[in-house]
Amino acid sequence: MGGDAVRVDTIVAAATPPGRGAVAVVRVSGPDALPFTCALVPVWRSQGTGPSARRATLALLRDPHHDAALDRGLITFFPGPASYTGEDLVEIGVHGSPLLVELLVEALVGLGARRAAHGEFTRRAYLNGKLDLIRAEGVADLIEADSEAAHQVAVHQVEGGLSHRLNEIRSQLLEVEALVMHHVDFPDEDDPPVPLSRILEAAQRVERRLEALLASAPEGELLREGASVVLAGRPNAGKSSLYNALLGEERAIVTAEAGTTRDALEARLSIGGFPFRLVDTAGLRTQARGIERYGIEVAERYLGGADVILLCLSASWSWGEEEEEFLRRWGRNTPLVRVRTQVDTVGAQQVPDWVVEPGTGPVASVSVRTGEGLGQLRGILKDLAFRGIAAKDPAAPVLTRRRQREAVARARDLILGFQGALAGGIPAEAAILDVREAEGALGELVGSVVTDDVLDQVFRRFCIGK
Ligand SMILES: Nc1nc2c(ncn2[C@@H]2O[C@H](COP(=O)(O)OP(=O)(O)OP(=O)(O)O)[C@@H](O)[C@H]2O)c(=O)[nH]1
Ligand SMILES: [Mg+2]
Repeated sequence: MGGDAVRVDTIVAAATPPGRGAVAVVRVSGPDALPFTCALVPVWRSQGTGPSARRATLALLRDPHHDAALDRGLITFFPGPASYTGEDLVEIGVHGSPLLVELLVEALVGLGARRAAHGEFTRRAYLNGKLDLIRAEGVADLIEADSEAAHQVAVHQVEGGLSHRLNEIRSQLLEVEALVMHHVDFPDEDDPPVPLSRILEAAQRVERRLEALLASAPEGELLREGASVVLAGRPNAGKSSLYNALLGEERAIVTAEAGTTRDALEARLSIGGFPFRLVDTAGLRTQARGIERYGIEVAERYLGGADVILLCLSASWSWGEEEEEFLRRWGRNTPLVRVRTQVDTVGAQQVPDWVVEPGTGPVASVSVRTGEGLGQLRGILKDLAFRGIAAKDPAAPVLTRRRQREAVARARDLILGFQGALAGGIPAEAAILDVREAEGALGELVGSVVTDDVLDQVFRRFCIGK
C-alpha cells in the first residue's frame, strides 16, 4: 500500500464501454475532481459556483483549451468519502459518441487529470476501505457474468456474503488461539481449565467450514470460465448438427460427407442459467491422415481439458471397438455422456445394446430433426457440471477464483497441521503458530493485509473505468 509521501492524483476514464450509444459516462475521481469539472462549465467558472452534491445537474460543457463546445452534460458530484471510490467523484453523462468521450477525457487530462489504469477506481475504493478485496473481485465477476448462476454468485459476493463467511472463520481461529492461551496459562495443573479435547473440537469445526468452502471451488471457478463440453465421435455421427441445435443457430457446417469438420469450433452458451463452452470437433477415426489427422489432434487437446464429453453415435450404428477405445482413453477421468444421435431415423422400439450396458454413465437419445431429447441432454449437462451449486441456496458463499481457493486450502492445511501437532504431543504454545498463519492467510484473502503484487493481480483484469 502507498506510504504517506504518495500524493493522490485525480484520475479520469470513460465508465461506459467504447462505441456509440444513447449515453456515455465519464468518471473523474480524486482531490481535483470538482475543480476540473467546474473548469469545463463556463457558467460555474465565471460565477465561481458548481454542482450541488449527489444531484444530477444539466450544464453546457466547453473544452477550455480549445474553447470549443463539447455537449450538454448531466453532471453528478459525489463528495468523498460517500462515493464509490471514497474520494471526490464526478460522473459526467453525455451523448454516447466515442469522439465526444475522447474529447471530454482529453479536456480533463489537459486540466491535469491522469487517465486511469485498469480497475483503478475500484482499487481506490478498496484502499479507502469502501470494499474488501473479495467484494472487489465480486465486482469484476458481476461485470463479466454471462449466465444467471454466475451473476447470482457475483451479486452475493459484492454484497459481502463470502467476506462475511471468511471473517466468521477468522474469528473462530482467534477463538482457538484464545483457548490455547487459556490452556497454557495453567502449566502445572493436571486439569487445565481448557482441556486439549476442547481445543481440538474447535479446530475441527473451523476445518469443516473451510472444507465446505473448498468444496464449492471447482464449480465456482467453472462458473466464471464456463464448463467445457466436447462433442466427439465417429465422422457423420451428427456432432456438428447437435452443436448447432444446442446453440440454437447454424454455426458449424453440416454435410452428409464424413469428415466435414476439420477444426475445433468453440462457443459460449448458457444452459439452464449455467455457463458452458461447447466445442465441436473433427470426427475421430483411426485411419485418418494429413489435414484430418491434424484435426483429430486438435480434438484430442480439447478432450484433455474437457469438463464433460459427449460421445456421439448414430442410433442406427452399433457400438464398436472405436467407442471402447475412446472410453478407455477419455472416459476414466472425465464425466461422459453417450449420446444416441439421429433417433428419428430408427423406430422408437429399436434400442441398440450399447444403450443398456450398465455402468458407463448417462445416455441421451436425441434428434435434431424433431428436437427430441435435447431438453433431457441439457439437464444431464447441467447436472454433471454444476450439480453442487445448483442444489445449494443461491446465497451460499462460493469460491470463484484460484487465489481464493489457494488461500482457503492453505488455511485448511495449516489447521490440519495444528490438529496433528496437538495430537502428536507438541506443546500447544508451539503449535499455535499454524493457527496464526491460517488466520493470516484468510486476512490476506479478504485484503486486510496485502501486498501491491496481490493488488496488481486482482485489479489487472478489470476494465478501464471500473
Ligand atoms: N435425420 C437426421 N439426420 C441427422 C441428424 N443429425 C445429423 N444428421 C445428418 O447426419 C449427417 C452428418 O451430420 P454432421 O452433423 O455433419 O455430423 P458430424 O459428426 O459433425 O460429422 P463430421 O464433421 O464429418 O465428423 C448430415 O447429413 C446431417 O444432416 C438427426 O438428428 N436426424
Ligand atoms: Mg462435424
